[in-house]
Amino acid sequence: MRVRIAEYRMWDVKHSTQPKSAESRSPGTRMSVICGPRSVATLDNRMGKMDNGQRTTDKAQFRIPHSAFRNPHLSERGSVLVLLAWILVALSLIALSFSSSVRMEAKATLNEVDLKQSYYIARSGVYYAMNRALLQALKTTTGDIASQQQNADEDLERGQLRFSMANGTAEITVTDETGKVNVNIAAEDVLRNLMAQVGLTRDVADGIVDGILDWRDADQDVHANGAEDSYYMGLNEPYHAKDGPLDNIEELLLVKGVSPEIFYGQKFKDDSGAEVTRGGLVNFLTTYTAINRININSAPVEVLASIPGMDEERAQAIVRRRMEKPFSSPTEVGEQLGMQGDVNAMANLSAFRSNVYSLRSVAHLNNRKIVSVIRCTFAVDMSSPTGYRIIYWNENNLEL
Ligand SMILES: [Ca+2]
Repeated sequence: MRVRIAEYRMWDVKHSTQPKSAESRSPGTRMSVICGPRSVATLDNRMGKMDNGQRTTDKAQFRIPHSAFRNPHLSERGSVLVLLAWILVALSLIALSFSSSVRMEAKATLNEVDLKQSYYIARSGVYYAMNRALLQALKTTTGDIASQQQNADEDLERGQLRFSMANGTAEITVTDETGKVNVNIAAEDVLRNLMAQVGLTRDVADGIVDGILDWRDADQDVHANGAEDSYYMGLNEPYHAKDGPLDNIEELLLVKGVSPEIFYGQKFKDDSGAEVTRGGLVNFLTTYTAINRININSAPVEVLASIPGMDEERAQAIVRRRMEKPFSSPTEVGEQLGMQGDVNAMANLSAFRSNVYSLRSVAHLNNRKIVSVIRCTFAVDMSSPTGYRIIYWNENNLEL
C-alpha cells in the first residue's frame, strides 16, 4: 500500500529540473517526474539505459498511469483521504476499547460498593438479633418458665426478625440451639430419623449416621457403613478420625458421606415443579446444647418428627399450636396431642429455652441482586462486657 501511494503521489508533472528526477518524455511535452528515493529505485528498476549511458524509457516495462496525468492533484487528495479514514478507524477502535474498559471497571467498582453495603447490612442484622436476645434475657430475671413466657420476644421465639435500613433489608432467621439435635449425644435412632426427614435416601442416611457414630466414638471399630482411620488416612489429603465429640457443627463436613450439598442443603424442583430442599444438616444439628432434649417451642418440624414416638403430623400440630401460644411444659404437649402415655417421647422434650442461638442474616439491597449472608452462633453471657459472646462466625456467601 505504501509503495503504491509513494509511486502515485510522487508523480508531479511540471516543467522543472530537480536533483532527483527521472526524465520521461511524453509526446509533445518535456516533463520531469519528481520522486523520492523509493520512487527513484522503483523507476530505476523499470528503466533501461542506452549503450551511451543515456537513460531512456523502456515503454514495455514502464508505464505511467494515465489517471495520474489526467488529474494528479485529485489522486493525491484521495490518497490523503484514505489515509485519514484509516487513522479515524484506528482512533475509533482505540476509543471503543478504552470506553469498554472504563465501563467494566465502573461496573466492578459499583458491584464492590454494593457488596460492601449489603455486607454491613447483614452484619447490622446480626447485632440487632443479638441485642433482641440480650434484652429478652435481661427481662427474664427469675429463670422460671412463667417469667420466660411473660417476657418472651415473640418475633425472636418464632425465629424471624427483620432489620431495615434506607438502602436495604436484613432478614434474620434465629434458632434456639435447644431446638436442634445434639450430634455428640443424640441416640442413633434419632439421627437416622432426622436423615430421613431431610430427604436423604436410606443408603446415604446409613452411611452418614454410621460415619458420625465412628467419628465421635473413641475406638477404631468400624460400623457397617461407617469409617475410621483406615478410610480417612487413605484420602488424597489424609486425616485421622476425631474419636471424640465434635467441636462445631461444620466439623461434620469431614465425616464420610457428608457433602457440602447435604450439609448446607440443596434446593431443586421436583417433577411437579415445586421447589424442594434436600439436606441442610446445619439447620438441624448442634454441638452447643448441654442436655439431650428438644425445645418444643423452637424446634423445626424435621427435628420434632425425628423424636421416637413422634411423626410429621404430630410435629406439624405442635408447630401450629405454639404459634398461638408457646407451650409451658412437655406435659402440655402430651395433653394436647394425647401422648401422655408416651414416656419415651416426653423424655426427649423440654420447654426451656437456652442461652445459645444460631442465626443467619441475609441482606438484600433495594433494586439490586447482590446478597450478603452471615451465619453466627452466640451465647447470651452476662459476664461478658457486651452481654453476649460470639461462638461461631461465618461470612461465606455460599448458597447451594
Ligand atoms: Ca472412632
